[in-house]
Amino acid sequence: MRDICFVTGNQNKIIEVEKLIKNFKIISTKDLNFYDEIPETENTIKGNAFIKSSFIYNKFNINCFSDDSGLFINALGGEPGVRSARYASEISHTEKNINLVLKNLRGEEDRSAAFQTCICLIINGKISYFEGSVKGIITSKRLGSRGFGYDPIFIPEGYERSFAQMSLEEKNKISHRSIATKKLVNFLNQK
Ligand code: ITT
Repeated sequence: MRDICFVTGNQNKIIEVEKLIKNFKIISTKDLNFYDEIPETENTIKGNAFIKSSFIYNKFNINCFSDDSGLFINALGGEPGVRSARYASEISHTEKNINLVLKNLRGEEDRSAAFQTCICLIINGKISYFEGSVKGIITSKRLGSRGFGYDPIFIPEGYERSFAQMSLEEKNKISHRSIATKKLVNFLNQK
């Protein structure tokens, strides 16, 4: 089986994506003894996905992909969006991020939002992008304890439970990341 590096410091993303990619062995950046945080300085998720993948590709000369994702809330003008990890403070803090979203949406009728993912793949220097998104609404309080990040406050369209109330398999059927990852898998299968 061929190796491919998933450039992420987020173990939850690896768990989700490993379930979907069968014919490549996923190497993590920890397997490369790389523990630094790569500064995400672009103002789009596509730009930040490129930063992460190109950094590791150039440093280790290894085929790799990264995922940059965010929660885009309509009533907040698309926030937290590309700043989802560091919405409430410069150091990523999930509880504070969720509290700030709930506070900013207090009294707001329009709770519509979308999770978006952009994957940047670099194979032998060739760059490809794969996108996925899922619409939904933001709850007024936390529901469920599974998943990660904003999962407890996001109910996908057509469902009555939050991502944090779903099993990994259920979330993986419909999530932004799974949509983008399935496109990546189709592409890799042709390689
Ligand atoms: P890497 O950059 O190292 O991959 P990260 O957690 O910083 O890990 P992002 O830069 O993509 O990932 O930040 C996106 C943030 O958006 C992340 O920290 C979560 O808070 C949130 N997020 C992304 N995908 C999510 C999901 O599937 N469910 C809930 N929240 C998610």
